[in-house]
Amino acid sequence: MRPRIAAVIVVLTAVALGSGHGAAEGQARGPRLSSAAIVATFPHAPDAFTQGLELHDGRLYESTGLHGRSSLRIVDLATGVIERRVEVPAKYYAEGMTILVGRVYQLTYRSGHCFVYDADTLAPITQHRYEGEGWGLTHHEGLLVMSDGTNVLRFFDPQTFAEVRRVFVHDGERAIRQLNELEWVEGEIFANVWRSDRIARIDPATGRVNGWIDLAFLRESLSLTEPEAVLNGIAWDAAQRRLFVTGKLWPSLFEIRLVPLAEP
Ligand SMILES: [Ca+2]
Repeated sequence: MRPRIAAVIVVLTAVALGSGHGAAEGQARGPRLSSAAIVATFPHAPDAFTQGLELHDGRLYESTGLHGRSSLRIVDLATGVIERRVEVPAKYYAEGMTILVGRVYQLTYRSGHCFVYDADTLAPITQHRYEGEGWGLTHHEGLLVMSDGTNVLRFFDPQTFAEVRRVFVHDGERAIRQLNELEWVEGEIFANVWRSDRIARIDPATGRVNGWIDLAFLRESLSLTEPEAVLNGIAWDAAQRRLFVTGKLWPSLFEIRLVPLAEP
């Protein structure tokens, strides 16, 4: 029953905020505003300051942040047991992560280093450098897609780290900044917005926000006291069309199903 109660709260919140989603946006794909229902709940290491989350070959990969606590993990989804773990040197603050052609790419916050590991063994392979901050990372059609705290998503060649293109993320006239953890989901980029309970569904060609997913009820269900324990972490299982989310220091990881909300 909890999801139903929470969904009502989300509707009321949307009304209170006025949402600003008028008829002019009517051509957007899918609903402008969604909440979610919980399909399943899994354990999540409560020490994990989640900065990257991705499913690969049935296993969950997670990158965690903070200086001295940054790591790369392979996790058993069902049990939350960490099967393999690499500690990142304390001078680095790990951020977004994605897996492409058998390699794990892990960003760092302000040091401009991207670490590359073997996806099976997590043995280090190489490093790349990039300009600006590293926040979230995903990939599509052979390119890395990176957020950096601004409203820009940059597309990189994973071999050379040369920038191929970029989009400016916007909802109507408004630039959407602080895009954090990313996931490519069926033709859209899903992006956590830092310190919010919302995920933006972004058109990768134009940067336009097609819609929003409000997951305040998930965070509220956990009774978290740490202010940095925000929603961050999206993983899409393309084979079984399952969507997973978690947050920094959250004790749970959720499989969710999106529930469209009526426009106010
Ligand atoms: Ca992700």
